[in-house]
Amino acid sequence: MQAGVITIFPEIFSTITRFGTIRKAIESNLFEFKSFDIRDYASDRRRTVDARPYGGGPGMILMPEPLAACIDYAKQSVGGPVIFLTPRGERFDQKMAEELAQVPKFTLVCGRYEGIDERIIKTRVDQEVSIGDYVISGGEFAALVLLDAVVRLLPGVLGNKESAHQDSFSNGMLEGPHYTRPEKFEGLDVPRVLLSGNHQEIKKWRHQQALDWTRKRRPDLEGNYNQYR
Ligand code: 6GU
Repeated sequence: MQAGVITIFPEIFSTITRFGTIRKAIESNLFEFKSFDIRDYASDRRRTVDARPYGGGPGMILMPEPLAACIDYAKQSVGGPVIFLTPRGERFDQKMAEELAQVPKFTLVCGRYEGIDERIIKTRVDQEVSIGDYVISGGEFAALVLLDAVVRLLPGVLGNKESAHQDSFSNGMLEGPHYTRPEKFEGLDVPRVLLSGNHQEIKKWRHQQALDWTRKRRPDLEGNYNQYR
C-alpha cells in the first residue's frame, strides 16, 4: 500500500515512520508513505497558501492554486483516490478502515484554518471523511488516526493473524475484559472460567461479556453484531 499526505505540517507525520505498527509496516515494505508540503507549491516568495474568505467571516481558507498544484503532483507520484479530511465528511469507522485497506494507493488532503476552497473539492476530491463528531484544528491528526486504523489491517502487519479479528468493532461489538498475571491483584481475582482450560466455556463467556458491555455502553451498536465477519 502507498499513501500520500498533503499538508502544511509534514513534520507531524515523521512520527508515524518512527513508532509501532506503521513503522513495522514500512520496514517490512508493506506500506509506503509520502508527504507533500503545500507551501512548496506556493508561487510567491513568502510561500503563501491561505487567504481571507470571500463574503467575510473568521479564519483563513487554503487557496486553490497551491493546493491544486500539490494534489496534482501527489496524484502523479502516488495516485489513487483523493480523500479530504473534514468534520463534514462521511464518518470513519471500522468498516471504512477495512474497505480502505483494500485500496492499494490513496492520497489524504489535510485541511487547516477554516477550510479549503470549495472548487478543490469539486475538481479533485473523491471522498470526504470525518473521524467523529467534534472539531480538531486540522486534518493531520485525523490522517494519523485513519492511517493507523488502515495499516494495521494490512495482511502481515500484525504479529498474530487473529489479533485484528478480535478487536472491538471487528465483529460489530466492543471487546470484553482482559486479564493476565498475577491471578490475584489487590484482592481482585481473575474470573475462574479463564483459568479452567475449557476453551468452549471461555469463548462463550467472552462473547457474553462483550455483549453485556456493548449493550451497556453502546446500545446504538445493537443490530450491528457480526455485521463485518
Ligand atoms: Cl477529518 N478534520 C477536522 N479538522 N476536524 C475533525 C475531523 C477532521 N474529523 C472530526 N473532526
